Amino acid sequence: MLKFYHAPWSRASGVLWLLEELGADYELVHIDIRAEGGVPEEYRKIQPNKKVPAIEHDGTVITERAAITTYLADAFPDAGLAPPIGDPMRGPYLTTLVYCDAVFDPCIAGRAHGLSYQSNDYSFGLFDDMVAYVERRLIEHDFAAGGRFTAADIQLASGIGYTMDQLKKLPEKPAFRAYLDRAKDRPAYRRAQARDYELAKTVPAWEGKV
Ligand SMILES: N[C@@H](CCC(=O)N[C@@H](CS)C(=O)NCC(=O)O)C(=O)O
Repeated sequence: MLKFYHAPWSRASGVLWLLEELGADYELVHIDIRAEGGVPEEYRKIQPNKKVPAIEHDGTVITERAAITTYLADAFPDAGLAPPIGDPMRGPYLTTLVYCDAVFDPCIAGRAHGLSYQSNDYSFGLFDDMVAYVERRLIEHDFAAGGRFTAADIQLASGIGYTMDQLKKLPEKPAFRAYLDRAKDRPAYRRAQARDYELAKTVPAWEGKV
Protein backbone atom coordinates (compact mmCIF):
# COMPACT_ATOMS: atom_id res chain seq x y z
CA MET A 1 0.00 0.00 0.00
CA LEU A 2 1.32 3.41 -0.98
CA LYS A 3 -0.01 6.59 0.61
CA PHE A 4 1.06 9.98 -0.66
CA TYR A 5 0.68 13.07 1.57
CA HIS A 6 0.29 15.98 -0.76
CA ALA A 7 -0.75 19.62 -1.18
CA PRO A 8 -1.41 20.98 -4.67
CA TRP A 9 1.03 23.46 -6.20
CA SER A 10 3.73 22.77 -3.65
CA ARG A 11 7.09 21.00 -3.43
CA ALA A 12 5.04 17.79 -3.29
CA SER A 13 3.85 18.31 -6.87
CA GLY A 14 7.07 16.82 -8.23
CA VAL A 15 6.35 13.61 -6.33
CA LEU A 16 2.87 13.57 -7.85
CA TRP A 17 4.51 13.84 -11.29
CA LEU A 18 6.89 10.99 -10.36
CA LEU A 19 4.05 8.75 -9.17
CA GLU A 20 2.33 9.32 -12.50
CA GLU A 21 5.54 8.49 -14.37
CA LEU A 22 5.92 5.27 -12.39
CA GLY A 23 2.36 4.16 -13.00
CA ALA A 24 2.13 3.51 -9.26
CA ASP A 25 -1.10 2.65 -7.53
CA TYR A 26 -1.29 5.22 -4.72
CA GLU A 27 -3.75 6.82 -2.34
CA LEU A 28 -3.49 10.60 -2.25
CA VAL A 29 -4.01 12.15 1.20
CA HIS A 30 -4.52 15.89 0.96
CA ILE A 31 -2.77 17.92 3.65
CA ASP A 32 -4.04 21.48 3.55
CA ILE A 33 -0.80 23.33 4.32
CA ARG A 34 -2.58 26.64 3.76
CA ALA A 35 -5.45 25.90 6.14
CA GLU A 36 -6.48 28.53 8.66
CA GLY A 37 -5.09 27.33 11.96
CA GLY A 38 -2.34 25.34 10.23
CA VAL A 39 -1.79 21.66 9.63
CA PRO A 40 -3.20 19.42 12.38
CA GLU A 41 -0.61 18.40 15.00
CA GLU A 42 -1.48 14.76 14.30
CA TYR A 43 0.35 14.99 10.93
CA ARG A 44 3.67 15.55 12.75
CA LYS A 45 3.76 11.77 13.32
CA ILE A 46 4.24 11.46 9.55
CA GLN A 47 6.34 14.51 8.74
CA PRO A 48 8.32 16.04 11.64
CA ASN A 49 7.96 19.60 10.30
CA LYS A 50 4.35 19.09 9.17
CA LYS A 51 5.41 19.64 5.55
CA VAL A 52 4.61 17.84 2.33
CA PRO A 53 5.54 15.61 0.61
CA ALA A 54 5.64 12.40 2.60
CA ILE A 55 4.86 8.83 1.63
CA GLU A 56 4.01 5.68 3.53
CA HIS A 57 4.93 2.47 1.70
CA ASP A 58 3.97 -0.87 3.21
CA GLY A 59 4.06 0.67 6.70
CA THR A 60 7.31 2.64 6.29
CA VAL A 61 7.21 6.43 6.27
CA ILE A 62 9.63 8.29 4.01
CA THR A 63 10.03 12.06 4.08
CA GLU A 64 12.19 14.59 2.21
CA ARG A 65 11.78 14.93 -1.53
CA ALA A 66 15.24 13.65 -2.44
CA ALA A 67 14.77 10.54 -0.30
CA ILE A 68 11.22 9.98 -1.56
CA THR A 69 12.31 10.37 -5.18
CA THR A 70 15.26 8.00 -4.77
CA TYR A 71 13.14 5.48 -2.90
CA LEU A 72 10.25 5.45 -5.34
CA ALA A 73 12.34 5.40 -8.51
CA ASP A 74 14.27 2.40 -7.10
CA ALA A 75 11.08 0.69 -5.90
CA PHE A 76 9.57 0.78 -9.40
CA PRO A 77 12.56 -0.23 -11.57
CA ASP A 78 10.42 -1.15 -14.57
CA ALA A 79 9.78 2.55 -15.21
CA GLY A 80 13.52 2.96 -15.87
CA LEU A 81 13.76 6.32 -14.09
CA ALA A 82 16.61 5.37 -11.73
CA PRO A 83 19.96 4.38 -13.24
CA PRO A 84 20.84 1.22 -11.28
CA ILE A 85 23.97 0.73 -9.17
CA GLY A 86 26.83 0.09 -11.61
CA ASP A 87 25.34 2.31 -14.33
CA PRO A 88 27.69 5.26 -15.03
CA MET A 89 24.67 7.58 -14.85
CA ARG A 90 23.98 6.59 -11.21
CA GLY A 91 26.51 9.09 -9.82
CA PRO A 92 25.35 12.15 -11.78
CA TYR A 93 21.75 11.08 -11.13
CA LEU A 94 22.15 11.05 -7.33
CA THR A 95 24.28 14.19 -7.40
CA THR A 96 21.65 16.23 -9.23
CA LEU A 97 18.80 14.79 -7.26
CA VAL A 98 20.35 15.79 -3.94
CA TYR A 99 21.73 19.08 -5.32
CA CYS A 100 18.18 20.25 -5.98
CA ASP A 101 17.26 20.23 -2.29
CA ALA A 102 20.68 20.75 -0.71
CA VAL A 103 21.87 23.62 -2.93
CA PHE A 104 19.38 24.83 -5.55
CA ASP A 105 16.39 25.28 -3.25
CA PRO A 106 18.18 27.01 -0.34
CA CYS A 107 20.12 29.29 -2.75
CA ILE A 108 16.82 30.42 -4.24
CA ALA A 109 15.26 30.88 -0.79
CA GLY A 110 18.26 32.95 0.30
CA ARG A 111 17.94 35.13 -2.79
CA ALA A 112 14.18 35.52 -2.36
CA HIS A 113 14.65 36.66 1.24
CA GLY A 114 17.57 39.01 0.53
CA LEU A 115 20.13 36.91 2.46
CA SER A 116 23.63 38.35 2.13
CA TYR A 117 26.51 35.93 2.84
CA GLN A 118 29.88 34.49 1.85
CA SER A 119 30.11 31.08 0.16
CA ASN A 120 31.50 29.34 3.25
CA ASP A 121 28.84 30.79 5.58
CA TYR A 122 26.35 28.14 4.45
CA SER A 123 26.74 24.62 3.09
CA PHE A 124 24.76 25.53 -0.04
CA GLY A 125 27.21 28.21 -1.19
CA LEU A 126 26.54 31.11 -3.54
CA PHE A 127 23.52 31.71 -5.76
CA ASP A 128 25.64 32.68 -8.79
CA ASP A 129 27.74 29.51 -8.49
CA MET A 130 24.55 27.43 -8.38
CA VAL A 131 23.10 29.14 -11.47
CA ALA A 132 26.38 28.75 -13.40
CA TYR A 133 26.63 25.06 -12.50
CA VAL A 134 23.06 24.18 -13.44
CA GLU A 135 23.35 26.13 -16.69
CA ARG A 136 26.63 24.43 -17.59
CA ARG A 137 25.20 20.96 -16.92
CA LEU A 138 22.18 21.65 -19.10
CA ILE A 139 24.33 22.98 -21.93
CA GLU A 140 26.50 19.85 -21.75
CA HIS A 141 23.65 17.32 -21.35
CA ASP A 142 20.02 17.17 -22.38
CA PHE A 143 18.91 15.92 -18.98
CA ALA A 144 19.93 16.13 -15.31
CA ALA A 145 21.96 12.92 -15.26
CA GLY A 146 23.03 12.81 -18.92
CA GLY A 147 21.37 11.83 -22.16
CA ARG A 148 18.02 10.55 -20.95
CA PHE A 149 15.16 11.53 -18.64
CA THR A 150 15.40 10.22 -15.06
CA ALA A 151 13.62 10.90 -11.77
CA ALA A 152 16.24 13.61 -11.10
CA ASP A 153 14.68 15.61 -13.95
CA ILE A 154 11.42 15.76 -12.06
CA GLN A 155 13.19 17.49 -9.17
CA LEU A 156 15.26 19.76 -11.39
CA ALA A 157 12.56 20.71 -13.89
CA SER A 158 10.04 21.35 -11.10
CA GLY A 159 12.55 23.62 -9.36
CA ILE A 160 13.58 25.50 -12.50
CA GLY A 161 9.99 25.91 -13.68
CA TYR A 162 8.69 27.30 -10.41
CA THR A 163 11.60 29.57 -9.61
CA MET A 164 12.07 30.96 -13.14
CA ASP A 165 8.44 31.30 -14.23
CA GLN A 166 6.48 31.90 -11.02
CA LEU A 167 8.87 33.13 -8.35
CA LYS A 168 11.05 34.91 -10.93
CA LYS A 169 14.23 34.52 -8.87
CA LEU A 170 16.09 32.20 -11.24
CA PRO A 171 17.32 34.16 -14.27
CA GLU A 172 15.76 33.30 -17.62
CA LYS A 173 18.38 31.38 -19.66
CA PRO A 174 17.99 29.69 -23.06
CA ALA A 175 19.41 26.44 -21.61
CA PHE A 176 16.83 26.46 -18.80
CA ARG A 177 13.94 27.18 -21.19
CA ALA A 178 14.95 24.48 -23.68
CA TYR A 179 15.40 22.00 -20.83
CA LEU A 180 11.95 22.75 -19.38
CA ASP A 181 10.39 22.22 -22.81
CA ARG A 182 12.15 18.84 -23.08
CA ALA A 183 11.50 17.63 -19.54
CA LYS A 184 7.87 18.65 -19.28
CA ASP A 185 6.75 17.33 -22.64
CA ARG A 186 5.45 14.15 -21.05
CA PRO A 187 1.93 12.74 -20.53
CA ALA A 188 2.67 11.99 -16.85
CA TYR A 189 3.53 15.66 -16.28
CA ARG A 190 0.26 16.75 -17.84
CA ARG A 191 -1.71 14.20 -15.77
CA ALA A 192 -0.09 15.44 -12.58
CA GLN A 193 -0.79 19.06 -13.50
CA ALA A 194 -4.45 18.28 -14.17
CA ARG A 195 -4.79 16.43 -10.86
CA ASP A 196 -3.16 19.31 -8.96
CA TYR A 197 -5.47 21.79 -10.65
CA GLU A 198 -8.59 19.81 -9.64
CA LEU A 199 -7.33 19.48 -6.07
CA ALA A 200 -6.42 23.18 -5.85
CA LYS A 201 -10.06 24.01 -6.61
CA THR A 202 -11.04 22.38 -3.30
CA VAL A 203 -8.55 24.38 -1.22
CA PRO A 204 -10.14 27.38 0.55
CA ALA A 205 -6.91 29.43 0.32
CA TRP A 206 -6.96 29.13 -3.49
CA GLU A 207 -10.61 30.21 -3.79
CA GLY A 208 -11.01 32.83 -6.51
CA LYS A 209 -7.43 32.23 -7.73
CA VAL A 210 -7.91 28.89 -9.53
N1 LIG B 1 12.69 19.62 3.05
C1 LIG B 1 11.33 19.31 2.66
C2 LIG B 1 10.66 20.62 2.33
C3 LIG B 1 9.22 20.45 1.96
C4 LIG B 1 8.50 21.79 1.96
O1 LIG B 1 9.12 22.87 2.09
N2 LIG B 1 7.17 21.72 1.83
C5 LIG B 1 6.34 22.89 1.88
C6 LIG B 1 5.46 22.94 0.64
S1 LIG B 1 6.20 23.80 -0.66
C7 LIG B 1 5.36 22.79 3.06
O2 LIG B 1 4.84 21.72 3.34
N3 LIG B 1 5.07 23.90 3.70
C8 LIG B 1 4.07 23.95 4.73
C9 LIG B 1 4.57 24.56 5.99
O3 LIG B 1 5.77 24.82 6.11
O4 LIG B 1 3.75 24.76 6.87
C10 LIG B 1 11.35 18.37 1.46
O5 LIG B 1 12.20 18.54 0.59
O6 LIG B 1 10.53 17.45 1.41
